[in-house]
Amino acid sequence: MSEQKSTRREWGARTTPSLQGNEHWWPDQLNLNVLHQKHPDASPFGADFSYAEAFSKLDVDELCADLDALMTDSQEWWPADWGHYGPFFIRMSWHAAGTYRAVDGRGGGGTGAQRFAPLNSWPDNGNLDKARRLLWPIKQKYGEKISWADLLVLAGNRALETMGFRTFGFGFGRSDIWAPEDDIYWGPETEWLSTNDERYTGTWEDGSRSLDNPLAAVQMGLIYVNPEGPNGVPDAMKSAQDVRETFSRMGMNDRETVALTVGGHTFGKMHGNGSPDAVGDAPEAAKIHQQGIGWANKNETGLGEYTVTSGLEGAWTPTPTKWDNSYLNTIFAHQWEVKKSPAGANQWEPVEVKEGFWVPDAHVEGKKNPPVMNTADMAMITDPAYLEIAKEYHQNPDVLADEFARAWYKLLHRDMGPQARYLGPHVPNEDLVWQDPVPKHEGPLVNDQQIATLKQQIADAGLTAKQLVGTAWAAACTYRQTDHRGGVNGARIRLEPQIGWDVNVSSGVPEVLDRLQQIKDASGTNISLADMIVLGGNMGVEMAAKAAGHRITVPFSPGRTDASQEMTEVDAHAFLEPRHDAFRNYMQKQATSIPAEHLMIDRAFMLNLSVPQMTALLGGMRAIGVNVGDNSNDGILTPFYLSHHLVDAVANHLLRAALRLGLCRQ
Ligand code: HEB
Repeated sequence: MSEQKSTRREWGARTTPSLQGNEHWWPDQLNLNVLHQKHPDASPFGADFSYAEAFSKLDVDELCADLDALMTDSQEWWPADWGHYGPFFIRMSWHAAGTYRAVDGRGGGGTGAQRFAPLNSWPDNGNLDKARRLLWPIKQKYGEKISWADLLVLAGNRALETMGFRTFGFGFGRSDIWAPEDDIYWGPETEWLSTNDERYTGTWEDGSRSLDNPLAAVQMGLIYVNPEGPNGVPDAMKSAQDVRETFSRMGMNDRETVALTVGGHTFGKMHGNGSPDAVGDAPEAAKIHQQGIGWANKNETGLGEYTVTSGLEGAWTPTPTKWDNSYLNTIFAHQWEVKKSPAGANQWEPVEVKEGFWVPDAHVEGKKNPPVMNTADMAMITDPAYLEIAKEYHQNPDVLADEFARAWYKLLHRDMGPQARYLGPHVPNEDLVWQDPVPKHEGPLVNDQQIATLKQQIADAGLTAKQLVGTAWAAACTYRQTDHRGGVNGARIRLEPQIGWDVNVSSGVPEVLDRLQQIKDASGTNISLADMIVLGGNMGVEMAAKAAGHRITVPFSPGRTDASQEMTEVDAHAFLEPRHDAFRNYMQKQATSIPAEHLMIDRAFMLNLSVPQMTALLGGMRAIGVNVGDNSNDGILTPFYLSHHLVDAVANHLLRAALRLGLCRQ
């Protein structure tokens, strides 16, 4: 290590972040790099690569057949438990998707981020480096036609199918990132699995224990909860609280939570047959000759029966590679007590194993083991609300199968945004409300003649540039590239909860929407309100430019539609509320302790803006006077409102961005 450091010093290059980096000297500096993370040069396929196009050449059936065959093609270097990799791949897919958090849309399986730090080396992702490596021959065969991101979640879906479970379907379309994401805040700790509760305020005792936003896991390096119980203490009631809080952070309710846990742990086993101290560094810290594979295990062969991952040891059911009701049969058939696994972890085992519930060993012929549960499993029959649901699923396996299929589908697709982004032949027809559905566009699109007339009518209505641009911005700026939610399409700005948001009310959005709606209704065209909002925004920019002596036409393309209130999950949309928006000089007092200028970068990131785009939009919006509130001039530092350059920049960026974001198409 010291040798390496001195080499770097001799060469004068800084190839790893060090104590001497800018971030050390100026920890509060604005990190604009987050806006340029996806540099086209980082992709091996180049800037013009379209995943959708490459994918269209994929033989999906052949890929699925290859994956199905891989499930039972056990490799000597990582032998499959019971000769089936299915459960292992389910865990990989669930951990890829399960980092999603509804509050900021970050995480999730949509980018293949599990290949990179920190996720590739999180303790909770232990040994999933092998699961990904098992997929390598398939990735090699299909190359750019299948992304890692799609492959990492598809593998779990195929795994379920090969073990007798009928999934709800599958949408492809996740394009890969090629470098770790720098914009995600995963928590305040500086140590893996720290049990000091740094991310919590309040106490268990008075019920005030609360997990900091935007976090969705209880400890650094976990996907959700500690399987042994909160901070390792096997208390199932407290575990239930943690499970409920963390699952709700990804938008899952009690039924979905029980369905996922019961359904997931119908398969596979936990691994902890050996000392955790004999397990080496995670992939990111491992030596270069290990080629990206970490957690070298010195317990005996370090493989198969000696695998150490979570440290808990054993399977939940006697039939771990088959879809059935055996998880609930097993958990309800026994009385459970806390024991120690061979690795020293707390886990639950039957006081007495009932006839028919012994589990055949995953590797050793003829050996039988007791079934086991972790503390979060025990939460499923300890928390009264979870227990009710678990009982219902136990009595009605068909209900479990349907709800697990739907919850699993939601888990894998939650961060993909509108269904229009899904690719491939296995997308189900049903619209699901968490997808923020919009109606299909019916009939002909408005033509140029009609657009010209509509523009004239908007002009005659006396709406100002500030009103028009402000409203278009208000509708567009809810977009977040993290999970592709929000934006103009659907015109949800006229529905609950958006219509009542402080930022919209105090900038007069409802009145402008009313006027646009009247013009639309009177026009006799079939333009949507969503299109009217964008058309109005275009006109606002054109009007402001004209007032400053420039004639421009902002391009417009129609095709958006208007969603209904029934198509809108009010709770889920609450997460999109702009509680701060530097572009309109707006911040709610209690918004957050993060400084305003950092929040500005975050909003620009969410809108997928480059640094120049952010700068142009900020200047343009200020110049048009779109600050929220009583005609405040804050931030307007020059009497020359729209310079020539600014006009071009605004015209180019503002509405282009709004158009693209609003349409939510790739
Ligand atoms: Fe799970 C496994 C925990 C949820 C699916 N898990 C597992 C384990 C643990 C856990 C500890 C072991 C690992 C090793 O290897 O060692 N989970 C858990 C928890 C939770 C969960 C705590 C929360 C409640 N899962 C879940 C879900 C799912 C799952 C949701 C899906 C859906 N897992 C799973 C599987 C497995 C596991 C499949 C197996 C794997 C193998 O076999 O490899």
